[in-house]
Amino acid sequence: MALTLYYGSGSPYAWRVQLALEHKAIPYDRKVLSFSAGDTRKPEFVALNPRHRVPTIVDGDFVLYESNAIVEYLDDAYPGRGAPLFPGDARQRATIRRLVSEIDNYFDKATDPLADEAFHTKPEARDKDKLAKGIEAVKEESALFTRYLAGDFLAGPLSAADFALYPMVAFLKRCEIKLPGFDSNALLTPALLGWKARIEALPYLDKTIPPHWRAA
Ligand SMILES: N[C@@H](CCC(=O)N[C@@H](CS)C(=O)NCC(=O)O)C(=O)O
Repeated sequence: MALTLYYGSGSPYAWRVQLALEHKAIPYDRKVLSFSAGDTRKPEFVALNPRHRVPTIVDGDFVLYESNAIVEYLDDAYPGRGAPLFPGDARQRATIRRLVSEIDNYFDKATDPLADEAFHTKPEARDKDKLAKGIEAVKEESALFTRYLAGDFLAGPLSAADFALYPMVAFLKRCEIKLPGFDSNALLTPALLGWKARIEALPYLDKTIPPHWRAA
């Protein structure tokens, strides 16, 4: 039986897991939960994940949530499938884990003010200073991640680190639909824009685009 991915459109954490599944060519069924309909709070889903969050996977009789745990599980449980998500020796794999941790703890936080201003604040209530600080914070992160680039990807070969960062970078572009005059590319360095283009050229990337982004 194929693995089931409980997914929410636009969730960067669910998106990284879908990218990992595609990269490893693991067959899966995607169950899309609606945040606005409260699907994550419904008893049948809370029974799987008491923290009521996507991503959550069901693989046979095994249920797992927390995106990074899932991505590591996929590499461990399906070692023969596709390319590894944590390639290389112990040091390289540790570097990938460090990058993922930095993405979750610093890059993600840097995008918070932009997300607040774009999606959780009415246009007339927007705070220019908050937005400017958010933009500066993302630029600083972009510069740091540019220094981390090791050739084409963050850790050399394509890895879990790239799949953790890409949805957050893609989200910046998404902010453009809400923030007039906002140019997301201006927050990224040319090298990081090149990295983004390489991720977007992956043959499976298109099918992972959040469904509601396509509709807009
Ligand atoms: N640390 C979690 C974060 C997951 C998360 O926050 N998911 C959000 C969507 S981005 C969610 O499912 N929220 C629904 C809810 O809280 O009910 C992970 O890495 O999987």
